[in-house]
Amino acid sequence: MKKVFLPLVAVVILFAAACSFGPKEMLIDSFEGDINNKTVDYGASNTSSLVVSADRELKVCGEQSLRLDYQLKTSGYMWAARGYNLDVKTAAKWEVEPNKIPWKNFNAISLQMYGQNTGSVVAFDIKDAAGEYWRFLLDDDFSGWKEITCPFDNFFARKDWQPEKATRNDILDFPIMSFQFEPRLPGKGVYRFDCVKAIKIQEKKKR
Ligand SMILES: [Ca+2]
Repeated sequence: MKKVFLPLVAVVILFAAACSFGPKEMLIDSFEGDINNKTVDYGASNTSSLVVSADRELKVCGEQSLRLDYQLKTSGYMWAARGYNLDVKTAAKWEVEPNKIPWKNFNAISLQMYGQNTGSVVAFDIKDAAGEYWRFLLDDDFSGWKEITCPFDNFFARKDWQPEKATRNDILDFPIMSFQFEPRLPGKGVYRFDCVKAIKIQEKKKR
């Protein structure tokens, strides 16, 4: 009886512990389904251009990734956003709604980026619950798919621009409502992204 009971207790304790800590990651967006101007909020300043599409050849999660073909002129800008409270309301295509994500269990966002070692930079912005934009810079200094971890602590509130309605309190207010990609260096190129997740990382893994 005792031999059966002890392992059972151990299993119950381990199960309870696993439940209390929750999952280590949660998929936010993997860009499945239609990718167009109804499902992505995107655009570019006058002389620059941005085209979004689904790439079914190069992907990591599911059937396809998000492909961005861009041409950025000096002093131009562009963006490709997914999530909630955007101008394009139908871009609310996350796998899970923002308020259903247990943000306190996570301390970073991870994503898959297809690098081509161009030395270019892509800004990855998240918009918080108060409308404030926070930025993390993605360096294209590798080739092929790479999982990039973006700890919440390493995002900085954008100083160059914020929406007029944003509460600029320098606090990352949860839930995060949307994210966007913005190629930063003038030129022409292609980027692909996939598997945007909320994750829990160990302190030592932070960069
Ligand atoms: Ca995908």
